[in-house]
Amino acid sequence: MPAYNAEKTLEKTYNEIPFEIVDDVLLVDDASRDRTSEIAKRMGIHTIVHTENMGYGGNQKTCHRTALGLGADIVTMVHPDYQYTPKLIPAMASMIAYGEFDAVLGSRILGISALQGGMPLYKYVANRFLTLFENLMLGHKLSEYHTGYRAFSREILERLPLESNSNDFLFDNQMLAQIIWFGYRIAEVSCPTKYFTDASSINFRRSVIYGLGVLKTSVQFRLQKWGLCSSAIFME
Ligand SMILES: Nc1nc2c(ncn2[C@@H]2O[C@H](COP(=O)(O)OP(=O)(O)OP(=O)(O)O)[C@@H](O)[C@H]2O)c(=O)[nH]1
Ligand SMILES: [Mg+2]
Repeated sequence: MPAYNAEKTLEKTYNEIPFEIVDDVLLVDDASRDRTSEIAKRMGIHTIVHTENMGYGGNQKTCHRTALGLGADIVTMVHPDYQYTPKLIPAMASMIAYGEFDAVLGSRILGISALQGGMPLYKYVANRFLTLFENLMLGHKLSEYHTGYRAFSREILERLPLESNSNDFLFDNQMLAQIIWFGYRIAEVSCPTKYFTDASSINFRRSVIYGLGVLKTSVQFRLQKWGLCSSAIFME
């Protein structure tokens, strides 16, 4: 769990983790200004605290590095703001465990309506547009590239040059592009959408920066495919 100011929702999220399949829970606290790390430690979660805020991508770099160090075979990222229910972890992890897929996304676009779940209209429209553009540029077919609910095989985390990625929200999008670039198989499962008062949400300005980054990543991928550009994020 990459966490930042998640004190109000951490416990609710943690309580839905299916421990019959989850061996270890790791939380990286990105220098929160609230009691996130205190609560996490009290609940017995393996907690790492950044001394300064590194951003969402910087946080995930620590998450994945540490999870590998702990010997994880499958890593599921769940946001601690309770927007994605951990109850889907068995479904997602088993698709990797049985060897059919290397990464699994919890998609808010497949199935139940994201708008009904409270996704702001502008985010929905942007999600659909950016997804269409990225599918065309990457020559792939996903229902969305913007969910924060993802499971990965150990091999993916070992192989991708994640340290070259952004320390901001764009990290997520670059990572999906890398997974496709390196030829790994991605599956999707339907995941309910939940937007509510205490959930953390990226604001309009940061969303625009993220959206522009998605366009850039998609174009970088296409140019690299054509041999016209060489980006560090797609290097071995
Ligand atoms: N904003 C922010 N979130 C962080 C950071 N580090 C970790 N996080 C966590 O990352 C998660 C995702 O951030 P959100 O602001 O909810 O963004 P999002 O889920 O991509 O966007 P929404 O769909 O609008 O909720 C949250 O659960 C935060 O606790 C950070 O430096 N900044
Ligand atoms: Mg959120």
